[in-house]
Amino acid sequence: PSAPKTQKDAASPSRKGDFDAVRNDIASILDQPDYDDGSIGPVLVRLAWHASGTYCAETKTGGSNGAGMRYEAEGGDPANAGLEHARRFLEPVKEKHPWITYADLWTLAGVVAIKEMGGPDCKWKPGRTDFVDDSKCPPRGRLPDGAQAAEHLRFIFYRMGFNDQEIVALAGAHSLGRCHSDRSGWEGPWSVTPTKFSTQYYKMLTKFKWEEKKWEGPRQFRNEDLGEELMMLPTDMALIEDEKFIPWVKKYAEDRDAFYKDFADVFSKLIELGVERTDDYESAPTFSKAEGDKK
Ligand code: ZEM
Repeated sequence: PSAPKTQKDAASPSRKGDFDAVRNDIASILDQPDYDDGSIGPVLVRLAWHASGTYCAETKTGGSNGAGMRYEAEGGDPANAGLEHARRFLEPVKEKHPWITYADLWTLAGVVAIKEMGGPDCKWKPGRTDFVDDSKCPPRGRLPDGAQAAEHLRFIFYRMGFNDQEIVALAGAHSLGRCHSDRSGWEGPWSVTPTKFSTQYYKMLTKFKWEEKKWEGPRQFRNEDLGEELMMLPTDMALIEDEKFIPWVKKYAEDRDAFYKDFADVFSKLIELGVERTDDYESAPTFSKAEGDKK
């Protein structure tokens, strides 16, 4: 079979099914006593972010449409190491609700996880399609490299269409989850409550002094009072080393409401990147109406 010529040739978008049922089923699998800190919430947030963060505004390629991580071309990108766990946990939800596309499911899972972990309501709209093969997968290397600094963050996030404030707001997701030595090479969580959405990442950055950890692994930072567990990546440190980033770090450390609002806005913007809904879908969001249109 030949490769699809346009996005429209790919598998059709999720027709309006019972999205609330999907939300509930995602919420019901978040607690996993044997996984990490007892929740798959953080890794689901990372899945939604990596599905979207390949976007390039100039060429309008990449982004959350397509669910390209199902293919080795994108899923096998070393930057996506570990996300196969997130995808595997979502498989029973997909089996139960086969009408939802993977691209919609992965972004919705991020939104549900944020909410269930105590974060804000992030707007989410269906309508993403799944690629039918790997021909439209974005090239590898579009996601940020934690070993780098402010200039790299701007290069990566400006490409997606974000500004400095939005970069700092998005990075607040690092209150969640942890680094795994067998995935990225780095090790440890950023916060003492990695399954709770909070402003703790910004507080850790502003209230503690971070120094290079002396170890065999990749360059990361530690604080002697906080112990060997908690960590910061070089890119996290860039947010307090850069004069345009640091005012936002300080603001979000002190103003929970501002962070929750700004995070909700920017996360919704993130998961919309690269989504082109067809007129057909916009005008006919329900299954029955769509079927009716064809007659
Ligand atoms: Zn992360 N992130 N991230 N991030 N991230 C990791 C884990 C998580 C960067 C990065 O290198 C890493 C955003 C931005 C950036 C989450 C959400 C978001 C890990 C650890 C690394 C290395 C992976 C591992 O070993 O498992 C860099 C350089 C970023 C640039 C600013 C944005 C934006 C995010 C969402 C809005 C989350 C939730 C995790 C924790 C995942 C987990 O499995 O616990």
